[in-house]
Amino acid sequence: MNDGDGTLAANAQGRQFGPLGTALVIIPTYNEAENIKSIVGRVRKAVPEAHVLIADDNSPDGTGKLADELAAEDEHVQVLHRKGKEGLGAAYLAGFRWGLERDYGVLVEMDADGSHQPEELPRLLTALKGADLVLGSRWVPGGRVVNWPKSREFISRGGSLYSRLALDLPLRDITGGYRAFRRETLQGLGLDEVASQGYCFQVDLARRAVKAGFHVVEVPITFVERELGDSKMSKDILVEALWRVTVWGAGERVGKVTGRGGQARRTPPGSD
Ligand SMILES: Nc1nc2c(ncn2[C@@H]2O[C@H](COP(=O)(O)OP(=O)(O)O)[C@@H](O)[C@H]2O)c(=O)[nH]1
Ligand SMILES: [Mg+2]
Repeated sequence: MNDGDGTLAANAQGRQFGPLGTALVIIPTYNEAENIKSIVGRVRKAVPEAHVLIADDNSPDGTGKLADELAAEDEHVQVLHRKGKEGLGAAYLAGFRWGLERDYGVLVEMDADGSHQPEELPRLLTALKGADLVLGSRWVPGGRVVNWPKSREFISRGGSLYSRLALDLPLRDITGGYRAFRRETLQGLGLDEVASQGYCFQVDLARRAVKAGFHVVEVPITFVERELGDSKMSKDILVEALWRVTVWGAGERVGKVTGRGGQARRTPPGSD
């Protein structure tokens, strides 16, 4: 599996990156019966060579059955049935494990509700040729949100700004969930220790990638608020994010003062 040209790409720092390999687009679902067919169809059209893995938490609305129907008619579509609702982070971790056990070179996170437009995925994958991790970003120039009330934008921008400052991360959109990882990046993040959920899960992965010295690039996206179905994000998930980010940030500051942690950057593969 390779990205076609098989050549090495170099980024602005002169680091060389290997070919990408086949992409697996992981779509976690909980009650997305109204959205699943459309999103899978759009991914298949936008990036025909990619594979899709639907990670369904036994949705009461029958999303899992619809997913099975899609998989039955298309060998690029597979379904990971999970026993019950365990949260977005757990679904992604199971999906990552599934993909890493197979021969995928790239693992993509994408919501089922159309907020992350599959038509923008080729741009993320092009950027990944010269990066370890690409974040679809609402808060870099060219990025935007459609159909969000000002209050939601304020919370989201605030969450990213707080994470950026507390964790000292050079990133603008730290809570977003439209991302493309090289397999080696995921393998270097210590996924077995990740326990966070929701927005916090995304902050956790971004922070681990930066601290490990991976090259993280933000690509502007247009995030479109869902038209069908309901958001599963809750106040509890926001509170968890605020709490954990604060604890991580405090831990890093203590680590810097005592000379332990915080500064530890390892050299990523191929960066010499
Ligand atoms: N498998 C699984 N997917 C989930 C869970 N919670 C949310 N999702 C999915 O994660 C994606 C983002 O959730 P959403 O409710 O749209 O969050 P929002 O965009 O922040 O409002 C959607 O595809 C959801 O169906 C969960 O507990 N399990
Ligand atoms: Mg959504």
